[in-house]
Amino acid sequence: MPEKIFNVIANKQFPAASGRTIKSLNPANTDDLVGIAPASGMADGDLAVKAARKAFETWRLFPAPRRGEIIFRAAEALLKAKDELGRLVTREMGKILSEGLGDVQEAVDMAFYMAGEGRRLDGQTVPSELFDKDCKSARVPIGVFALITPWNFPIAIPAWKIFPALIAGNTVVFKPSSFTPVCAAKLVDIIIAAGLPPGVLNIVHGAGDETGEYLATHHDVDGVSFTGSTAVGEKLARVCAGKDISCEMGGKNPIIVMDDARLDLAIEGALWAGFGTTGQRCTAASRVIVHEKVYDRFLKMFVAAAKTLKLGDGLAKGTQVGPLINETQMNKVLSYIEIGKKERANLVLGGNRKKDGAFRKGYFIEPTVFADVKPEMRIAQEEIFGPVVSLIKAKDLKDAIRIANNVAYGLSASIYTQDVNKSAIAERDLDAGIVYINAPTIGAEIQLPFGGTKKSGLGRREAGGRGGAIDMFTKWKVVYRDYSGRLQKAQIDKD
Ligand code: UN1
Repeated sequence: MPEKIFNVIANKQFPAASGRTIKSLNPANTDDLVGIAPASGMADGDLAVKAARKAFETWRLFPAPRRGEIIFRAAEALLKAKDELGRLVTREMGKILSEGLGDVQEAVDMAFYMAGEGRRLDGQTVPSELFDKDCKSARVPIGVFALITPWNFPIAIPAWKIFPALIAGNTVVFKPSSFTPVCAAKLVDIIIAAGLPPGVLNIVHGAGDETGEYLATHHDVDGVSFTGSTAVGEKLARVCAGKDISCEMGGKNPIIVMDDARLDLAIEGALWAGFGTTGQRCTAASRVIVHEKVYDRFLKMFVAAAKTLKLGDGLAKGTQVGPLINETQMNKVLSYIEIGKKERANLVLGGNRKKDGAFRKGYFIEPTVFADVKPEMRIAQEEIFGPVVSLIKAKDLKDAIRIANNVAYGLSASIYTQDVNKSAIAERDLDAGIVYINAPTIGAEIQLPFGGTKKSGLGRREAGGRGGAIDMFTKWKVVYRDYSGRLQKAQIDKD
């Protein structure tokens, strides 16, 4: 049975004012209608922003440790619902069940972490240069936030934004991807049920270019946190000028494999980061840059291993690679495979849509490997967001790092080497927000800032505490208190 879901504004359910709806389909089998969600318009957005504005006046004064207690209860409830939610993630988004469960776990981790932040929202106290005067800086909430999230981590990424936004005292209008509305609705229900007052967390469903953009540019929204494509993020940053905006965007993440690397480990890592989540992660490794001395061996072993990956419905036992999220994404990936062939990269595995038998009603593409890819080819430069890995040959470490850095993105990067000196050079010189040594490009943990350089990130970092999400969702207020009873002039009263 499809789930009928609603907008939730001030803890009450509403259909879209227009009555319009969006269907959410299972990407492994489009006969399976997962849910029907509102296709919201301006009136729905206005109502939600109004509720969030009203709630901000009291939520910002609510003691942060007590906000933390509510978030702690949400964490426990999420953990309890992990199995059911994990299955829903797989059914609605397509990733395999173990990853669906991981998606929920990442939200649980974030909730527990942020619950604790309620007792740590610290600033500084420093001495004044004058007598009988004190100075401090304090974190204060920014106000009403529009949170706009993608479909590839339908529970985790919303949690990365919602929990830190709330702990810091902001109120939220959340616009999830229109491809995973049911996951988002369940997440919000659980968080609200943990004890949030009305209007603190509101959810408005709808399409990104319509509902999302309307909310982000709304005159009464103070901050925007967006995760999605670079094209949309850059556009939002332009149209939201003057607001507090942060965007997590695309990636073209490399794994470097040196001649001294443990090839078995590097292959396992490249398979996981290249084909895990069907390549639909902004941290996916879509380039593997291999030292020329081990290139032929790596290629042979990698292709042999990739050939064994089991494609299928993520809920079926043994599946290792699920479907693409929808037809548009599938066609985009297929068109990149054509581009790769035209560029004369060497297609050594896959390259096709699978639509026979059990694959008939889903969006499946075989794990695909291109060899002999030149660094300047489009398949080595542009984000594909699918199960397509390009192998590139490098002469030495310097050449590999140059190739790794020579793209428009800089989210995550990895190197496999047993040489501590080489790992130190890579750590220093890879231009990426996240660097992995002897581990693949995916698998960031929530207690550290997440985000990238260049076209991968804009504004502040997601996740983590100070230096990450707490910075994203607070601003500084500096307070000087003079208890001398006279006018004192900073910089001037010296004697
Ligand atoms: C994303 O790819 O959109 O590091 C987020 C990772 C996950 C988060 C990925 N923890 O791969």
